[in-house]
Amino acid sequence: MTTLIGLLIVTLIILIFFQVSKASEFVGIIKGKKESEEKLNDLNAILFMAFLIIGLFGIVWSAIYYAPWYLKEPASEHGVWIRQMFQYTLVPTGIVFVITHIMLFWFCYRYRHKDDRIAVHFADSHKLELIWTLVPAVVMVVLVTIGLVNWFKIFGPVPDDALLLEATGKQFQWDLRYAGDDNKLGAKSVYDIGPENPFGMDWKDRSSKDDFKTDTLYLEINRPVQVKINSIDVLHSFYLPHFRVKMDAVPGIPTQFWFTPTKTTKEVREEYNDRKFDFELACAELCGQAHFNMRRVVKVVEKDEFDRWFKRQKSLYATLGVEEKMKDAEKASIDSEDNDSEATKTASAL
Ligand SMILES: [Cu+2]
Repeated sequence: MTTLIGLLIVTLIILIFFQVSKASEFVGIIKGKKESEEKLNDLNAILFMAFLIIGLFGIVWSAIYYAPWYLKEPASEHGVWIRQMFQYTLVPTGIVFVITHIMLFWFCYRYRHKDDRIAVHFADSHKLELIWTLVPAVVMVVLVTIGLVNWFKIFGPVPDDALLLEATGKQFQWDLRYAGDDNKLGAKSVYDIGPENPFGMDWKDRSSKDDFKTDTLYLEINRPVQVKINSIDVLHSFYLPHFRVKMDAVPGIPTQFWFTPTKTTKEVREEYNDRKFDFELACAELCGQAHFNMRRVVKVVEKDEFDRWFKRQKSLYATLGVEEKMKDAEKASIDSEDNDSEATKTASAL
């Protein structure tokens, strides 16, 4: 409702300005062309200043108004570096943005056409050219260097003790598979996916046998996590906003991200004074009608709690009853072989 009223007010203001300019045009026609042009120039100049003041006020107001929804302090090691990069970029670009826009609109207002004013002409100024080339160049080099240093740190080699897990995006959920005790993900193929084998696991691969699936993403504080990301249908994006983790899930092109959580869920609940707070895993790529449904809860816990939780998990191999099914299938094939040989014997006896 507030938005609607706001829109109505803006529309009305535009209409008023339009009518005023039209009216002054008609007055001009009656009074003579010269005078009307001057009045229009004045009106346009005032409108430029109004736009500048309302625009700047709007920027400051929206920054303050939306502040409660901003992402809070990062809960991962590299998140702090990313936040710093945002700040380093925002300060110089913000200052330049404000100064150039004030100048842009002020010049339109101050130097509007007047019959008795003659424009000053100068061909060029080497000093000015040097300043506005060198200053942005130096700022850009500094920003790019900071960016590259952080890029190599964030996408550098994964530590050996990293917890390995896999996130598979599909319409509309994240399938989370942990590598189990051996910390190795078993082989799988999208062609083997079926109701009895939701991950398309290759059960002949020994590493598959301890892999397990969870609905909640459990992580251990201060332990690096390596997430292998993929998708089985459309584009998704693995997004952990509080940890500043975001990586696209592309069908047919495996991607990955590793990071280290530095705050437990409990600590952040106390920090925000919000007992119901939970980190979340979202999909940051609009992937279809139930895109919102891809949300998963993320829990970061202390080592002891994580170990206890990890031990409690049942492997997919056990949950899906793969061994029993294999035995049954084997038995069924032996039985059918026996039946076949019985049938052959009976046929040859006849
Ligand atoms: Cu999505």
